[in-house]
Amino acid sequence: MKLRSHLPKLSLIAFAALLIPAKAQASAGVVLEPNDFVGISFWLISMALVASTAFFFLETQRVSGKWKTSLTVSGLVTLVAAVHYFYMREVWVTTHDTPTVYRYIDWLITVPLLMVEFFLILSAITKVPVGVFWRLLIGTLVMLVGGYVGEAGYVPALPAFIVGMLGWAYILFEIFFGEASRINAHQSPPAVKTAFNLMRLIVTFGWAIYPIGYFVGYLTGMSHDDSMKGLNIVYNLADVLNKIAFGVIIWAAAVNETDAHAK
Ligand SMILES: *C/C=C(C)/C=C/C=C(C)/C=C/C1=C(C)CCCC1(C)C
Repeated sequence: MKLRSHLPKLSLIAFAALLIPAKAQASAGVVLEPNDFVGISFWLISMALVASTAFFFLETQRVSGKWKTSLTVSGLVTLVAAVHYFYMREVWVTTHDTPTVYRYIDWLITVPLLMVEFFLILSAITKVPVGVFWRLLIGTLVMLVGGYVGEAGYVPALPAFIVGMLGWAYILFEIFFGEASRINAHQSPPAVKTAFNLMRLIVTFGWAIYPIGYFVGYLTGMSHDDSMKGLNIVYNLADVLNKIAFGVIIWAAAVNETDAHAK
């Protein structure tokens, strides 16, 4: 397709746009302190996200047609996250407060995209009923809306947490025991099976970090300042696993499958 051949150019334009908030910050005189490790982790990960975005977009050129969408979506996840990291790091460096709203806006876009990847990698090899897509999406929204109304204080923290946990449990059920998992077990070639299995481990263990963070931050009575430092570093590291490594796993399956059919 035409659009695909323009992707590298489009990604360059996107990066140019990314640099604007970074420049605004420098001119406002806000400087990253060498002992601000939370701030440093925001910087490191925003750069890793930018580099991953370039990588995923450029690698769409290398894989066969039906895998291009999966890689494009991986690149969109890291692109959207990179932009949010620029803003979150500015909030942190200037106020040392936790950028909850930006995190949730980021999650609201990136988590459904990550979920859709399960649907996309199966769709690259077989026909998948669209119900799989909708169930994964609905589980995601219940989880995130539950978490947000709790963190923002619209609903008491505990009931909101329980609703969020139910959304996550529903997602886990679909990918371990539901239709998606059955399609994977019966129809996927080895490279896709490996990717699917690793991806659902990430959704189990990598994703568990966020509700644990919520629990420690809101349900243990720990002081706000203490819990927020730890919480932000933990969330930042979690994003490396859940966004970048997740994309790399899909990339590996795409390259393997492309090479297998080229022979
Ligand atoms: C890239 C960002 C990702 C993968 C974010 C994932 C976020 C979650 C899995 C959040 C889960 C939560 C619950 C399971 C219960 C309610 C509180 C949340 C929203 C933190």
